[in-house]
Amino acid sequence: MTSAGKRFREALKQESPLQIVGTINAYQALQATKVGHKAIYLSGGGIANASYGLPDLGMTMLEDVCIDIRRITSICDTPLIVDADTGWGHAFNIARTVKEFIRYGAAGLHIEDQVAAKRCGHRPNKELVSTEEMCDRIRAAVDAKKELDPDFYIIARTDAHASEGQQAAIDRAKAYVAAGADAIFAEAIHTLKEYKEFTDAVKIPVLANITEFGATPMFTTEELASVGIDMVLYPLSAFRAMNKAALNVYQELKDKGTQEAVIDTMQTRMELYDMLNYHAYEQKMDELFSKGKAK
Ligand code: PYR
Repeated sequence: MTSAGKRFREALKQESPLQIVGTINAYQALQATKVGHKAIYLSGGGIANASYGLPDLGMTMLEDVCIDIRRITSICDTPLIVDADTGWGHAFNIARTVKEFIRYGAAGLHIEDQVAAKRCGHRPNKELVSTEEMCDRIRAAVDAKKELDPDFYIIARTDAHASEGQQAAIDRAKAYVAAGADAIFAEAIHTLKEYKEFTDAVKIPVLANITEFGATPMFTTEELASVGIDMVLYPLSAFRAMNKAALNVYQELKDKGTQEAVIDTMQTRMELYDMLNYHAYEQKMDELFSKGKAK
């Protein structure tokens, strides 16, 4: 099979802009793939929230992320882009991050220019490292991918728009292109015009993060295409919906002593089994194990 990086680059050619949908766990990766999505995403905020019950404040590390990468890529071939936050350290740590991500089957990552004590991209008071330090991060990542998967896709994220302004963010993006990034992730942008300024300024793909309840309006793929955006990220859309649905079920059980009123909000047993290919596993079990054969 082709490398994950190559599969992601193929997806980029097939769909424009390419939708990259957040899949908080292996099962959601199967669901997104079943619907026909060509690229999936593992959110750093999502790992902190869902796997550890923590806020998105730089408290999870490389191994925490690798656990969730492994779970997804072992069951699903859809190319997976992973949030590497700040890369977790200096150049050699970033090289390890890239190599571990490739070994565990990721197709690419995004690495950002915030300090290690990072904040969610859509919160105030973000602090950034210098352009030079971020360029070192990018160079370390680009160098590290060469041996294992030269197609591994490196997206440089700049959080500068909020703290340094649009022009400084564009200047940073240009420097990140020169350092070897495959694409630019312009975080917390407010208008289509601002996206257009990015796509005019850099001659590599630009990603728009259309996360809900943040600084960026929910622009459609059509609107984003009109300003030259190549990738649209929905990091936590399904996760937010899952959370609300689950909370509703817990509340209903507590209040009413029965789940009857919320049963329509649930996936049925058969739908779950179909998604998991459950019956094929059971058939295999019957073929392989003597107890099954005897029946
Ligand atoms: C996150 O979902 O954590 C991003 O950084 C987009």
